[in-house]
Amino acid sequence: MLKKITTTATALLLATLTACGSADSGASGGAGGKTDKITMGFAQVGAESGWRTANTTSVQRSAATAGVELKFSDAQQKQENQIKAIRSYIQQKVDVIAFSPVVETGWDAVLLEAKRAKIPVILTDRAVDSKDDSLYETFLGSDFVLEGEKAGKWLTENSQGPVNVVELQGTTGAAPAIDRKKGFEKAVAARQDIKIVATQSGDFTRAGGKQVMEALLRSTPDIDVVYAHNDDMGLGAIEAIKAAGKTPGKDIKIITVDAVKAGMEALAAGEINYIVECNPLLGDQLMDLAKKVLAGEEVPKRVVTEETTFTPEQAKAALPTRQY
Ligand code: GYE
Repeated sequence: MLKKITTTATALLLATLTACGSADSGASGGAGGKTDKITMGFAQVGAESGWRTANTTSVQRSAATAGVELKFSDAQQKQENQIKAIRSYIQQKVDVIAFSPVVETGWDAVLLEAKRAKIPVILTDRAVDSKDDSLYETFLGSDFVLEGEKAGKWLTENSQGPVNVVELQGTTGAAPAIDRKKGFEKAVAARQDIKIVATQSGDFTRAGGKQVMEALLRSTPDIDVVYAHNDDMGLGAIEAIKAAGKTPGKDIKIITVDAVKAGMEALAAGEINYIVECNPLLGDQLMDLAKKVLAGEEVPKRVVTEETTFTPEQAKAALPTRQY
């Protein structure tokens, strides 16, 4: 009796293995459909900030996990380089193009070329300003206006007038620079005693933030608050403020956006006062959207990332498990 059961079990196991084997060879033999092996051309903005580095790592890791072949290019914050990269992806006949537009305008021509070549485009992180939304499938990224509003709201709740603010803007013409400015201005509009006394681009880099802040410290008296569109520029401003003999976080309060590790450490140390989070870990969602688009599934035209804000205490609590 026992022997009989064992024999039956062995037979069943064999049958299962054989079935698996044939299923496997069927898949690897491949019908050659687009979802078998996806090739994605990804035109990244550059490597200007901690956020960007984390974003690049996320996209590369998620592509590997999802079995997507990634062709990656770094445009060094230049639109012409991104356009070239997109054109080369079209020539290489990739299955899907994803990119984070360095600035909002000037994309229609190249996106039309992709459309004519029937290569779907996914916008990630930053938006384009175009009347024709058939030029891309979906846009995955943060609500930058909301981020600016959160920064401004904190200031209205944590200051007494008069308050002189200097704004370190991101890259001129970039969606996060335009929208973070807009959101902040909206949030502080009701407070007549909060004034943006100077606003200048530091190009989202630490060196840019430092340089702009050095000049502003010389030209602009009585700066109470720095609102920097990202952590890196805020960190550059900290260096300039210290060099001018002032204490960042006390003599001059600092609000930034992103919440990358270096920013969170400065926040925990009291040199930054408040950070609005912007999540760079978009890789998994991007691969998921690409697979759906190529499988002919409906995807939402806009996918917004969930984000939070951090005070120094919250930064201390979050830092030990912060991934980037
Ligand atoms: O905040 C900044 C980066 O587009 C959201 O670009 C991104 C921004 C991010 O350089 O650090």
